[in-house]
Amino acid sequence: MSEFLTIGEPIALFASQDPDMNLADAENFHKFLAGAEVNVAVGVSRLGHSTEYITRLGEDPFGKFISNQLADNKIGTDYIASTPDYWTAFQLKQRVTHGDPGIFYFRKGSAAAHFDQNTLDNIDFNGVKYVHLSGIFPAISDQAADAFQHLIDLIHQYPNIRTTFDPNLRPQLWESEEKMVTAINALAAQANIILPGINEAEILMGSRDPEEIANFYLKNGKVTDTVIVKVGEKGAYVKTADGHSEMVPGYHVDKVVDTVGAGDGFAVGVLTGLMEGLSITEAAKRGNAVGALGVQAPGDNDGYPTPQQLKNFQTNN
Ligand code: KDG
Repeated sequence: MSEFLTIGEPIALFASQDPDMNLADAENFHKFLAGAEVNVAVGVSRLGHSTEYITRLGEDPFGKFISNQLADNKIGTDYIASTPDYWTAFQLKQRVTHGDPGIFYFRKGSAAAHFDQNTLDNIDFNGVKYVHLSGIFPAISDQAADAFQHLIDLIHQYPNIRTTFDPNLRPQLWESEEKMVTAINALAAQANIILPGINEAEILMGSRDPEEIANFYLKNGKVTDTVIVKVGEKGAYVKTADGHSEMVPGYHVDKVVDTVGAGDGFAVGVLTGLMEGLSITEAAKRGNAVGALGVQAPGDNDGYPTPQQLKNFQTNN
């Protein structure tokens, strides 16, 4: 039994150490654990909440590396199956001095893409408060998409479990932009809290106005009662179905090392804040704080804080 669950594809990440060099020429790489949903699991667990991560790993060195990382981060592995038949995914990431780094995936046909949805029927949902869902897992294969919908249907049998959904658009994983937009908006409608980034919202519903974005998802949603639009360093715009809306300012970061994982860090802050009974405003503020800490480290999730580090950051900023 655990408070928090998520499902995703974990990835062994090789982050280049050679600034502004293209991936073909880069020679020095450091290995990290990555994958949007596992990033969230790491952050939630680091802030002291019991966490289970659902996936399928290959029986290979990357699968072993990921298992070890999950154990180091005290993440439950009860719902992780392994297979000798398919590889665990990996990716290369550029080191850039400005902007977002280039990324190259080696993930097609991975073990997670062959996720066996029977795994989901063994889940103990008792005591689960939040499940975090993201648009990446349903994009990796039809099999994963079916399992993802099955998980949502299972969750909906438990009215006390709340869900967050991060669209996490990855156009390279979809057949066409049209299919991606339709599928992601249909999935978003089934979540309680939707966490779109402003750039992805523009692709998904055609506006960069946070209020219009929030209104669209509140209207579209079957169970949606809260939308939080991530507006980068400016912070996050929160709107709830009962009419509350506000801009929650972000934190200024002097030295950004790597932007990847900021959105997952934001989800960590929101989720843990809400699990600890904070207001939506305070939870969004914490989301901004975890995101700001995350971008100051080279891996996706290595900058996420412990409770003491979070407290220090929020007290001093
Ligand atoms: O959000 C971070 C992710 O983008 C990264 O860890 C890799 O899961 C990943 C993906 O599919 O992009």
